Order: sequence, then structure tokens, then C-alpha cells
Amino acid sequence: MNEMKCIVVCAWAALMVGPLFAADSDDAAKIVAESAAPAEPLSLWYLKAAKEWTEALPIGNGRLGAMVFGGVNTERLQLNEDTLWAGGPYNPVNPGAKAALPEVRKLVFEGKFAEAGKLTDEKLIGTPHSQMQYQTVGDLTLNFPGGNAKDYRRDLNLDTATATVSYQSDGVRYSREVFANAPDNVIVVRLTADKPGRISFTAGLKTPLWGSGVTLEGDTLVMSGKGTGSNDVDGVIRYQARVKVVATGGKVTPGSDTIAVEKADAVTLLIAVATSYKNFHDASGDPEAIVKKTVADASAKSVDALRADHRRDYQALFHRVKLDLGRTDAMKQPTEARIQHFAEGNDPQLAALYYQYGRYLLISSSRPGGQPANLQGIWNDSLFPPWGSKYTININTEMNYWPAESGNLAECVEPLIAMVSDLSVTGARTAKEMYGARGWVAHHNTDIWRATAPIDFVYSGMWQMGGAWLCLHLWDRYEFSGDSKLLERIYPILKGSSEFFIDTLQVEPEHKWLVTNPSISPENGHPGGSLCAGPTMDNQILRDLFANTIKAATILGVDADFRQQLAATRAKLPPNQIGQAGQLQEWLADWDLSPGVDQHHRHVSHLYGLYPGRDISLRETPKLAAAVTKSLELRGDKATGWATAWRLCLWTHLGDGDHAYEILKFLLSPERTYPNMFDAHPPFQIDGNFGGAAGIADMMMQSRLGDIAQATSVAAMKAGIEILPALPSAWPNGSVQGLRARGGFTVDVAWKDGKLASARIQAASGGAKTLTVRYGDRTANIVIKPGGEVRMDSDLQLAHP
Ligand code: FUC
Repeated sequence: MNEMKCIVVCAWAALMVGPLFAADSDDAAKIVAESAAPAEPLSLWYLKAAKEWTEALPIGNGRLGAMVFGGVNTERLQLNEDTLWAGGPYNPVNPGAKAALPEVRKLVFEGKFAEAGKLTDEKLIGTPHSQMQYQTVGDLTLNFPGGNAKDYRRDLNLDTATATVSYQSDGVRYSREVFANAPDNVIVVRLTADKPGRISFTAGLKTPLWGSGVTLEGDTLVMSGKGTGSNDVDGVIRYQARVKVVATGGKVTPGSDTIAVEKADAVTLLIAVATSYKNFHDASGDPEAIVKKTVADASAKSVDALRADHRRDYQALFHRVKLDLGRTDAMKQPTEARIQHFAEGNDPQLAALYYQYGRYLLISSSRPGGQPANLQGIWNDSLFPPWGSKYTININTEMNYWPAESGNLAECVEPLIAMVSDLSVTGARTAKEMYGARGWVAHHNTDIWRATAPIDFVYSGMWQMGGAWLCLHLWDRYEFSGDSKLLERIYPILKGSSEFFIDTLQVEPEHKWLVTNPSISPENGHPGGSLCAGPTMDNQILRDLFANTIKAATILGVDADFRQQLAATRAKLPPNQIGQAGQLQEWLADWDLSPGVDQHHRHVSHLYGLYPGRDISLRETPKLAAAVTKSLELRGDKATGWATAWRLCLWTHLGDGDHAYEILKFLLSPERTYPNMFDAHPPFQIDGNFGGAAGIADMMMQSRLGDIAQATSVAAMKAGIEILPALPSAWPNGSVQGLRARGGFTVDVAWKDGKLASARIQAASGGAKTLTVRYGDRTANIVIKPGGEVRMDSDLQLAHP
């Protein structure tokens, strides 16, 4: 036992109390809580089973997910597979859109916003108005014989990505271990007891998907069916789930649609789910063949091998970053109690746990070859989840990926890049049919069919920038990696997005600026309605998109004329403007403080320029940064989960760690964090988890790459790393290891008494070499050999070991 483990376990053992807890929601089993605190700090743990879904613990291998409830009499595993969606391929472009567009544009420029909005709702919003939703597979239930249980505990260990349940009943200690193995694509449930012949239960599968059926093939439960139709689009995705029961000792008896296990010594359940989804235009796969093979392959391995392969695979990603913010006795409390008390300020380790939980959730919901993390990651128990549990690309999907690059999880971004690549195909059809334009466009939402037309209604849907914003993540992937093959892959996507705007930007009558029209500032309204031309966020996104496309083309040595055209167009975009209250204007006109405008709106779209965008920064554009500060003060700190997380990130990028920490207190309170540490919009939406994690990392380190100028590769672009740019005074001592910075660097930082103690920066081979490191008012210009490293002391002096 290492020293830390001993301190935690021994200290808790001294404090053990024995209140009564009910372990199951639906039975009267009484649990005497004599549980110990976690043996290691990266666990979420509880003294009772989950009643609500937001108390259950998520596991996932990127594609396959389960929520583990941990009941004593009934275990429920709510299952998901990331391609089980409603509907089928469809083209939602409104056939009347192209003809109506000139009139809408004219009305917007004339200030007739209500008329323009009405016409938009009728003619531009897609048909159907809504997209297809992500759906649950259903539940695996294990019914155990009743009994009194004591010494109950369940946990989710982020270090091993394993959910565990353990209790005593009738003199036997029972344990359940559940993990989602990515290499073998199965969820494994392992049931053990400390006495032989004591494990008995009945396993069953059920689903709310109508038309599904459960059959048995020997020791295997088989459930098959398909996703539903939605909004007049037929459901075409077929799925199959298989649960194979492997018992040691005892008897396994298949029933008509359940399997009974009696008096086994130990049992392993192998769960596989697959669908017929191949890609956004093809759902002709054979789920039965896939799951049969998956289960056969997995059952050829021992449970020890499945566990070892799972841990090796997961830990290769998870172990890359370590964060220590200090530890207190608060760690001795169960997770729910810690969330209730976090705002009291005595539990820095909970913030570290929240950060690592964000990384855990991303590894568990977004792996190469799978779908990107949707509004709920991969965890959804419904056929009609909130906002369809799909991809809202006017903030939410982007926020999901904010912690990925600095959190050293580049692989997890791959599904997002693949989706944007798909969108560049479906979005080309929308660009052509709706706007008569080249390139591609995606509006404010998309789904597994990669729908790109505007949906819902004007105030949320009529926004052309979703795809353009996503392009920032593609470019970031390049800035962090310097991978020239990736650059070749993403350049046509960036170019296509830029081409769309070259073809569709309109000349604004007063200043002759080039602007988007029609647009909105997501999802806020101004005195005349919501439709407008050239809202601030659009201009900021376009400045980034055009700059990054120019840089990409320059590095690749292609499209010289197009580069010039982009630069000329970029120069005609409206500038950021400061309004009457000193705030950054959200629109071209200074409407921000007008009556009827929601002063506390959750979206802070116009502040994109500071974060995650590149338009504004504390040092390069201090006046604009001050205007962002004013806007943030006007908006207030408290909002929905993701909107709170965005505010946290913005204050972090304004260098105000203490303000950011105040916001973190709210984000990590029961109002915005469920007992299982899922973010509460409310309802559950995973973006707040990811945004919060990104904000915590950015308190420790932020990075930028300089302009391309004459550079021909990312290696020649000057990199800037800022160390401890927004360290809250609540965390005076700590360290972080393994954060990634733009230019291919890996950064370790340690601090003491609120001040830098030491830093280590490693350069990837082929990574950038010249680097400016900033800490407070100090800067150091250093050169690192590709593959080399430097160590710095508290004054940024190079330390020679
Ligand atoms: C946007 C937000 C909502 C919600 C939804 C999924 O529309 O404005 O708050 O997060 O996405």
C-alpha cells in the first residue's frame, strides 16, 4: 500500500460510523454502512445503490456504454450503442429555401426582422423541422434472491475504468465488477462470492423499442429489433444485443426469455451490441454476424485476459495526465456528500477528480472508429431524450472536445474529425440546394445521418456557422500535433467551409462590411426578433476559419490565389465593436442593453473570440479583453451547466483564477452536478463536464501558436506557453503532469505557496522548437531540440539536472 492509500484508508477506518442505509430503491434491504473510503483517490463511491439514472455510474468503451445501478436485489445495466439512432438517410433541405433566400436577406437589411423571421420559419427551416434522435438499447437486469445486505459499497474507479459493487449477505461477501473493454468491444460483468456455490440470479433483457424480441441461444440471451421512425423518416437501423452467461460451478438453465443461474461459484457475463449502421448513407450491416463473432472471440479469452487488455488499453490514454491539487479529509466522504460541500472550499481533490472524470468520460464515449460524444456522451435511457441526445453544434459538441487536446487525448478527437468530414459531404448538398453555393455548410444541429439544413425554428436554427466552428477543432488537431498527413486530410474540409462563405457573404449596406445574412446570435434575441446580419460571433468564427485555411494552404504550398481572396475577404469582415456600457457588442448594432434583450442569456456567443476563438486575448487586444470582462459581468456567473462551464473557461482566459474558481463552486454543486457527477443542464447534458474539465486544465497552462508569416510548417510557427495563467488561490500547492500544448509540447508544472516551483517542457519529435514561456510578468525564450526537453525553475531559469 503506498503512503497516500494508507493515509486515506487508515484515517477513514478510525472514523467509521454505522448509520442505516437502504441499498435498493425497490426492496427493503437494509445496509449497515461500514464501508471504507476509496483505496485510491480517483474513485466515485457511494453507500447505497442508485435509484435515479443520474445516480448510476457510467462505463463505456467509446461505442458501447452502460449505466450501472448496483442494486442488491436487482442489478440494472442500462445499455447503449453509439449507432442506435432513429430514422434513416434523409435530405432535410426545404425545397422552397433557395427561392426565398433573397427576400429574407433583403428584409433583414431593411430591419424588418419579424417579417424575415416568419418567412425563414416557412421557407428556410428544413423539412422535417427536427432531426433524428439517439436511442437506448434497453436494460440487462439481474434478479437476485432477496436478503439483507450490509457493508454495501459501490464505486467507479477512474484509474481502472471499472464499476464495482460489494456487500455482505448471510455471511457471504458478494462482489460485482463491470468494465467496458474496447479491444474486444464487450462489456464484462464479473460476479464473485467469497464462499462457493452462493451465486444465484435470473438474467433478462428488455427494451422500450417497440417490435423488439428476446430469444435464447443456449447460454446466450439475444435481443433484436430496430431504431424507431421519426418525423416521417422510417427507422432503418437494425440492432442485436447478446449476453452470454459463463458460470463456474452451479447450473445455468435457459427459460423462455431469461436465463437462470443457480448456486454458481463465479459468473461472467459478456455483453455485445451492434447495429446495421455503416455510415450516414448506408445502414445495411449485419448486426447478428457482428455480435456473434464478438461474443465468440471474447469468450475465447479468460476474464483475467479481458480485464488486463481493458486496463492496458484504457490506461495508455488515461495515465498520460496526472493532476494533484492537494488533498484534505473531505475525501473521506462519499462522492454525493463531497458535491454538497465542495463550495465550502475544503475539497481541492474533488476538482481534480472532476477534471479526471472529464477525461474518463471522453475516453469512454469517443474512440476512433466510433461516433463523436453526443449531448449525453453515449449514455441515454430514452427513446426521446432531451434535444434528441444528438449533436448541437452551436456550442455543445464543440465543448465536448475542449479538454481533449490539452488533456493529451488526441485519439478521442478522431470521431469528431470523421463526422466533420461526413458533414462536408452532406453539407455540400445543403450549400448547393439551399444557397446555390460551393463548399459546404452545417447549421446548428446534426445527427447520425449528418443532416446539415437549418432545423427547429428561426431563433435557434437559422445559423450557418456550425460547420465553420467545428473546423477550429480540425485545425487545433494540427496545431497540437504538427501532423502533415492530418493537414492534407483536413485542408479540403477547411477550404470547402471557407468557399461557402466566399460565395454567400453579403455586403452590409451601411459600412459595406461582408456579413452573414440571414443569421442569429445563438440563441439570443434582439429588440426586433432574432434574425440579423453579421452577429459578432459569426465574424469571429470566420476570422479564425479564414486565417486557419490560409495557414493550411500556405504550409501545403497550394491555392495561392484563393489565399489572397480569403485574406481580402477577411479584411472586410466587421470588426469587434465595444458598446455603450463598455461591453463587447453581441450584434452589429448596440442592442445588448436594450429592453427585451435577455441580459443573463446562457449563450455568450460573442465572447467566442476570447475562448475558444483566437480573435481576442488579454495581452494582444487588452481593450477588447476588457470589453469581454464587462460583457461577462453583465451576463452573470450562473447559467445552465454548459453555459456555466463556458463562463468558467472565459474567466480562466481572462487570467482570473479566483473568479473562475467561484464559478467552479457552482458548477460542482448539487444544482449543476448530479450524484454521479454528470453535469446538470438540467437535465443531464455532458458538455458541462467537458467544459469544466477544460477550464481546470487551462488554469494550469494555456498555449498559442504565432502567425504563419513566412513559416512553412507548424515547427516554424513560434509557440507560446503560459504557465499557471489562472491559478486559484484556493489551490496553493499542487502539480500537473502530461498536459499538451500547441506545437507538440508536453508540459509538467509544480507550484508551492501559490507560486511556480518548477516546470518541465518536452518537445515531440518534429514538434516546434522555438518557444516563449510566460509565467506572470516573466517570459523566457527558449529553443528545444525535437524530442528534447527543458526544465525550468521558479524564475523560468533553465535548470540543469
Ligand atoms: C442549445 C442550448 C440549450 C441546450 C441545447 C442542447 O440549444 O441553447 O441550452 O443545451 O442546445
